[in-house]
Amino acid sequence: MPGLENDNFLRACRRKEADYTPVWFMRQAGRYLESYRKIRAQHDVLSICKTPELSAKVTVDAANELGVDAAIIFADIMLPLEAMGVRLRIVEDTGPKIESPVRNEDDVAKLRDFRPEEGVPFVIDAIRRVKELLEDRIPLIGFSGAPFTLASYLVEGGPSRDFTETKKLMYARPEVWKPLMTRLSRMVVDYLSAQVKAGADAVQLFDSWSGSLSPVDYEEFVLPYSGWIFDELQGRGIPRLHFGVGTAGILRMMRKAGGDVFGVDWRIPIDEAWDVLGDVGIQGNLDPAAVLAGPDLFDARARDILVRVGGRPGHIFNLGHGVLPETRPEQLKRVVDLVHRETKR
Ligand code: 1CP
Repeated sequence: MPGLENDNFLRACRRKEADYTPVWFMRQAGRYLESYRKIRAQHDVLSICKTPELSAKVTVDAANELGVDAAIIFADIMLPLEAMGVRLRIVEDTGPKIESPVRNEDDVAKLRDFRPEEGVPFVIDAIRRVKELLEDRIPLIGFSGAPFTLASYLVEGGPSRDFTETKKLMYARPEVWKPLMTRLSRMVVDYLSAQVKAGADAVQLFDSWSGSLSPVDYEEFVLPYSGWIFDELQGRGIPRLHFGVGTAGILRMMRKAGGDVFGVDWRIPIDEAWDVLGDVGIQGNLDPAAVLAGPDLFDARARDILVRVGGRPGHIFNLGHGVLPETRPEQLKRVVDLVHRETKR
């Protein structure tokens, strides 16, 4: 990337040699940080997201405090759904709550077309501000929820453990599932394109809950949509990151859907995941709970990942899922330092 002081993250995304293994953390801005809690005491999450000065500040403060190699825009995967006319709230300690879940053709037809500049102007504005504040020190990651993960919130009405309603609809109501996934896919492409236009240096598709699917179901009901999104975003000069939780069994299918870098959780050794994925970049794998343990334990787990990777280009250090609220920031800084120190080339 021309002009970036530290482009190790982007180089790793392209499987080029980096000065050291780059690090960032999913949900690196959050309540575990004192600076975030101060702002959060005055504003709810969605208000922070909708106030570009605040979301830009939260984004940059977190990256600076941790000394990571990439920032990720502070937003939530629900924002574009609200812009499509879905009424929702974020419930403290639980997550999104949809006022009227999407269950039939009418519900899908009622969704409004999504235009990023009108629907989520604050995200676009926040990205521009973050780019200014970062002064080309590190790259900025934009993101969107993936169609399946977004559909799961819309259909269930909130977080779920087994996604029964979503799967029932997916299996039995193609006349609802197909248009829903199609509408969401178009939104994701427009949303991520607008983020790139505003200055995002890479984009991550969060398909957090796709690991709840069998490989055949993923292939039949999800792959066509996520695949279309990655095709549309190809050739734009920005790395495309593809993430999900519990995806050990569907990695091959996710790879088929597309992406330049794959995020894996801790349920599969990183070298095994990389063998399955082939010639792509990889990130993640450290159990966020390991960071809560004593430094001896998490140093050992972090080193285990580095040993398994063995210095291959294309590795980005990250957790297997988001930072847990009870995490102490010093522990994460210790991980950043350890990885930087031990992988310096
Ligand atoms: O009060 C709070 O601060 C609530 C916690 C919180 C935060 C910090 C929510 C509610 N959203 C956010 C911001 C957010 N959401 C970010 C920016 C933080 C950063 O990375 O620095 C990001 C990347 C998201 C993305 C997101 N939201 C995902 C995908 C990532 C993942 O963790 O898998 C998902 C699934 C959501 C939905 C959501 N919003 C909030 C919560 C608690 C949840 C998860 C609910 C669930 O478990 O189903």
